[in-house]
Amino acid sequence: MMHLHHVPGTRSSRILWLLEELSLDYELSAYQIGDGSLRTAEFLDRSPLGRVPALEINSTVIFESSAITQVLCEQYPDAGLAPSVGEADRAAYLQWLSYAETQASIVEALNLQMIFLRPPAKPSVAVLKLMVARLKATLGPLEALFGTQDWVLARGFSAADTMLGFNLYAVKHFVDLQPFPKLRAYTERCRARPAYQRAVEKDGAQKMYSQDFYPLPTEV
Ligand SMILES: N[C@@H](CCC(=O)N[C@@H](CS)C(=O)NCC(=O)O)C(=O)O
Repeated sequence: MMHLHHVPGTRSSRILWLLEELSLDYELSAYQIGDGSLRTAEFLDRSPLGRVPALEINSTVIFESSAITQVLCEQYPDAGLAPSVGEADRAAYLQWLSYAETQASIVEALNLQMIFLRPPAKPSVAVLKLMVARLKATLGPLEALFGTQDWVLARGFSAADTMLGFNLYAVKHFVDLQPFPKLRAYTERCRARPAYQRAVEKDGAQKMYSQDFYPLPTEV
């Protein structure tokens, strides 16, 4: 039995997509950030920081998307979505898995400043500029990577793509992807996957971003 605790359009979408890639049966419970549903005693028992994803596998609950990704790939090795210990591209796989989380943490900082902060609190323009520049800097190495291969690993689609591919959905709200054609083509390849499309259908409407793009404020 698997049960994914999820907020549409967030890092738990990585796991939703991976569960679909693995063709697994699972239950899905959806929450919302900011309405208290991630802070109940029952939820904090599953995920002590009140964050998603949390995945129940039988009587065990795991949180942290990269750990969940690893556990699922190890439980279903025949799907071939992660290199095993000793395989040549294992280091690259682990590296990009962590890179995806570095990038997501910058997006999270921008979400906090641009979306969740409510007056009278004001975002710092200097910090926002720095965050957008740091986010943009994460795209250069990916543009180079996808200039030579279709997926994060040269061997083909892997769970590093479910970790990273999800981010780009959020990144485009803060950085114009126009100058990154290889990256845009990569997001189209992700979008074309049937498992991605099933995940998007189950994800439901995301309620976080009300604008397609959030430009830096000129004055605050
Ligand atoms: N490193 C964690 C981060 C999890 C995380 O921060 N999730 C966000 C959604 S993207 C969340 O649940 N936020 C709820 C909150 O901060 O209240 C992971 O990869 O699972």
